[in-house]
Order: sequence, then C-alpha cells, then structure tokens
Amino acid sequence: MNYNNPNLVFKEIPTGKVGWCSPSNIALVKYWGKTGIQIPANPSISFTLSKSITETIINFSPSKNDRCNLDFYFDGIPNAKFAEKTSEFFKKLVDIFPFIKQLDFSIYTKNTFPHSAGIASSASGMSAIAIALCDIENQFFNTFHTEDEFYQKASYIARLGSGSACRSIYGSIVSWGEIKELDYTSNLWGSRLKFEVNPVFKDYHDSILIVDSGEKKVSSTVGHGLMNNNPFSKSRFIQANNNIKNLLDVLRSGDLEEFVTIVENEALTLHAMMMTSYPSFLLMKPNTISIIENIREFRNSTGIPVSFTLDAGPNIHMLYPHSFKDKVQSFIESSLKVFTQNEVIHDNVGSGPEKLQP
Ligand code: 2P0
Repeated sequence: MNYNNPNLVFKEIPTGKVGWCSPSNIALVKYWGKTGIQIPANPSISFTLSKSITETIINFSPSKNDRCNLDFYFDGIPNAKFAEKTSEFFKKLVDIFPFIKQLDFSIYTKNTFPHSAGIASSASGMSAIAIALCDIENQFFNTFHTEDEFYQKASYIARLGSGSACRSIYGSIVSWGEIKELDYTSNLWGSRLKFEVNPVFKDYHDSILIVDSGEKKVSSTVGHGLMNNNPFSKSRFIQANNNIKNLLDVLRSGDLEEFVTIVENEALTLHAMMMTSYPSFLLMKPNTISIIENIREFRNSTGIPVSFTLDAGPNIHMLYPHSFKDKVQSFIESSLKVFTQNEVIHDNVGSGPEKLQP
C-alpha cells in the first residue's frame, strides 16, 4: 500500500484551522523492536484510554516562502523541541501530503493529563496531528469515500510519527501488526478487533500510578533499536506472537486469570529486554517493584483479578474490571499511593479520537 499522491496540491492555497483530540493507549502485548520504516517486529494489542488525551489545533495559511514553516505551542508556550520533532515528521510526509510544502503551520497542543506525569504522550500527540492532516485532505480534496478509508490512512500516518500512535486512532481495543489469526490486520496501520469482545473488557479501568515523572534516560526509539542486538530478541518475538494468540482467546472468553498472566508477562518481558540489551538500561525504580509486590499480594489475598502493566518507564498501570473499582481504588489510596509522587490518574478504556470545533 502506497499513499503517495502528487495530486494533493492546492490550486488556491487556503487559510484555515482544524482541531482533534486523541488519546494515549496502553499496550497489553507490547511493541518492542522494529525494522524498516516503522514496521513492528511483532504485533501488539492495546487499550485506548479515555482521559489521557492530547488536544491539537492546527492553523494553516499559505507559505510565505514556498516551504513549510512551523511554530509549535505546548500549553500556549513556544516549544522548540516539539517544533523540530513535528518538522521532521512533516518532512517524511511530503510525498503523501504534497500540500504540506504550500503551507505554514501554527500548532497548539495541550494534554489533559499533567505534562509532568511521565505518561507517554507521543501516541496521543502524533495521532492527533495525523488525523488532523487527514482532515485537511478530506476538507479540501474530498478523497475519502468511507470513514474506514479515512481512519486507516490516519493510522498509517500516525505510525510514521510514532509506532504506538497508530493504535490511538481507534477506540476500545486495537491491534497493530500482522496477526495470523486475523486476516484484516497489517504492519502498516492499526485495526479495530472485528469480533465480539467479552463485555468485561469494554469498561476496563487503568489507574496510572506515577512513580517518577522525570524524563527517561533512554528514548523508546533507541530502546527499539537495541533489540537488533539483543540475544533474546528472537525468542521474545515468538513469545509475543503466542501471547497475542492467547490474548485474543481471552478477549473473547473473559478469562481474567489468563488475562493477568499475559499482561504481567508482557510487562516484565518488556523490561527484561531493556535489562538484557547492550548497553543495558533499567527504567523501573525501587517503588515500581514495591507496587508490583503489593499488587500480587493483594490479588492473592482477595482474589480480585487486578493486574499491572508497564510502559517504557517506571510508572505502573493497574488494570481491573469495573466491578472492582471501589475496592481497588481504596487499596490504591490506602496502600500504594505512598509509593507514588502523590499522583494517580484513574483512567479507563475510551472511544478514540474526536474532532474539535476550534
Ligand atoms: C507499546 N511502547 O507497544 C510499547 C511498549 C513502549 C512500551 O511503543 O520509535 O513511542 O516512536 O515507534 O511507539 C513506545 O515506543 O516508539 C512503545 P517509536 P514508540 O506501546
């Protein structure tokens, strides 16, 4: 599939504005390792979140000098780092959206979660920009025949910005990467699961315990690259495919014991890959381990099927069904908050990006 389209050029260059909000997501089976142009080494599956959202407004106007000039404001303040990252992203897109070169952009973004929270914002941020660019195409070139076409291209574009961002284009539970058992899946974009998911997962909770909000020392992009020389990578990719297969069964059946086993195995394997890379790195903190031990003890003593997972960082995502919300949240308050920077974000599975009326 090739989205290059030389016809997407304005005859009359417009001035306008487009806005989207897009959520972050938490992977149940992790993407860690890639090849080529953002092709995942193994498929992944995630919950799209509801409250951890980036809002993005893109203002565009005719370019002053026939090249794309870009200003980026984060929380209303110019942000040179994000401007550079977005310019790099736009450079990758000039054959797909040649109109980019005809425009100057002012991009305003803010996150609904505290930006110091240490939650990965590249998934929400890049997916919001990707979908907004597709919206510009849609408004001025009228190229999309169906909603599916629109979202598939948005997911493809988001992937080029940040791999995990391609999963944030859809709500609920999303896969990315070729899965043998699901013939509609692709390495190039994320997909909604087209089978009936057990109702227990539709309103699943994710309470994010902020152990450390500092910037991590090794970026995910570098971490992915280190999988190339990791002696365990081959077995890891086999394991991920097996976990995908088992997770698909669990998503149908609602077997929460097996769900716990898979997601915790994935979280710890992700961090084991970091520890066994050359050079190795360690993103968990002592309080991350304390929380993990406490969650396992709580689960064993109460029988409540709460599990933990981790992103590429020290913060814990606690996953549990809605029916245990009160019990789990009071356990967090009484026993786990002490291990955090006094910050917990109670999120849950959400419905995906929404258009804003800027
Ligand atoms: C994931 N993570 O599946 C995994 C699990 C973090 C841990 O994808 O280089 O920001 O931009 O494609 O997507 C984080 O990596 O990396 C990530 P790039 P990305 O969510």
